[in-house]
Amino acid sequence: MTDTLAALYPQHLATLRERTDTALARGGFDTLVVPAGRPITKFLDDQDYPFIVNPHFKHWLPLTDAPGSWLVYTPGNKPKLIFLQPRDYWHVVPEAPSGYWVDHFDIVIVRKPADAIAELPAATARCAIIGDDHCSLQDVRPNNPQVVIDHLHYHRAYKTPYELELMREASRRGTRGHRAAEQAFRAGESEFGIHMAYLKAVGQIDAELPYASIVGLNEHGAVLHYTNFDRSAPAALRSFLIDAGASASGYASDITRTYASADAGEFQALIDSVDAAERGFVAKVRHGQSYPDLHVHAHHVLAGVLREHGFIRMSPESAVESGVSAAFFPHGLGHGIGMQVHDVAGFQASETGGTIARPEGHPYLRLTRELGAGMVVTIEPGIYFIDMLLAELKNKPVASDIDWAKVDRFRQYGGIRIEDDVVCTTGEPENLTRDAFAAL
Ligand SMILES: [Mn+2]
Repeated sequence: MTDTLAALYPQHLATLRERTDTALARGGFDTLVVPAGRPITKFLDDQDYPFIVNPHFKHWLPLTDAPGSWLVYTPGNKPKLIFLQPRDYWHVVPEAPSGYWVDHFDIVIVRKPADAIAELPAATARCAIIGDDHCSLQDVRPNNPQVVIDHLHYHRAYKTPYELELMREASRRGTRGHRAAEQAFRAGESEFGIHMAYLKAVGQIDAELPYASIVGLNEHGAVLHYTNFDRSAPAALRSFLIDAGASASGYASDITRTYASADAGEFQALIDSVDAAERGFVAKVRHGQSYPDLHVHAHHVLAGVLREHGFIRMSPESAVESGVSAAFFPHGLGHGIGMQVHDVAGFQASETGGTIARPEGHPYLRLTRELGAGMVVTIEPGIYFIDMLLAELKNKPVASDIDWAKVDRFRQYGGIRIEDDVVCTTGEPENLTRDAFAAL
């Protein structure tokens, strides 16, 4: 894998330089300055929160644990890395940079955070400095020019072959964890036990994961962002929903699977239908496809699944129109993914900004752009039995067209979500998740 990354990295860097050249020219700036970030200390404490690197920094180089370091790029010049390697016997000191990317940078090592100032451009007004407020170092204060950020964020949706290679690795790590988690569920483990099995198989601690894992048994599958971990297993294990990802050099995978216990055949049948529907949506991840249209299409297909399984008696069209499908599928079909699990610029109209509104009646959709080759998106349809939403539905006129006895029986399973990470290409989509599961 390292050889592949080494071969792909120069083109990745060339792409970033080209994008940055244009972004800086648009904003009238000479230089891009990106602090990696500084650790944030907890209130009235001497302990820091886990360090999360500035995504604009890790876009350029695979360093996710370099607090106090800086990237400086002036068009036409080699990019410069100011690398903080403190003299410190309290902590593990970051190793000097090494690997396939170092030859592409002028690297300066500094020993104290403030020493970076001598290496940063003096004319800060000519710099686009992208970072959060507490990265400020004397006169070098992030100005985050919108015109520069808009350009970079819009194009960040289109991954380079180097980035795709890292996302394949993030998917491989994640699916290893998912396989272990399924085995732990089958063995009767608690949510906490399953989570431990997941972390061990992935080889990452919680703070290294791209997002907080959702590990829900039985009814807990109905809580969309369930992040408790019950320490004891329920008396009866009926169903298991796991939404968990992994990281590779700062790139994320985001994977959801739902399982039924061996004696929950009716729930397994519904899982199989959602799974088939999900594969159909993945097949539509094509260059030129409108993502919001795909989301609305998913509502119609899932309403068809609800009808097929006898939960509803109305047509899929009227189920979508009357809001019935939204009661069972109350979130968006998916989102862009990359260095952040929910990637930036999901609504951005063009490289110069603007917003593409969500379709009416779909307030939780996170991506309204048209898909294009190089984009990576999640496809994550679901069907849930959520008490709050079902109670609202029961008060509507359409309630008479719903088989409540069947709906009530399925509350014990919580819900279903199946989520894959998919690369849009000029031809067939690449399913990072299914490919990784298949290779296990
Ligand atoms: Mn997701």
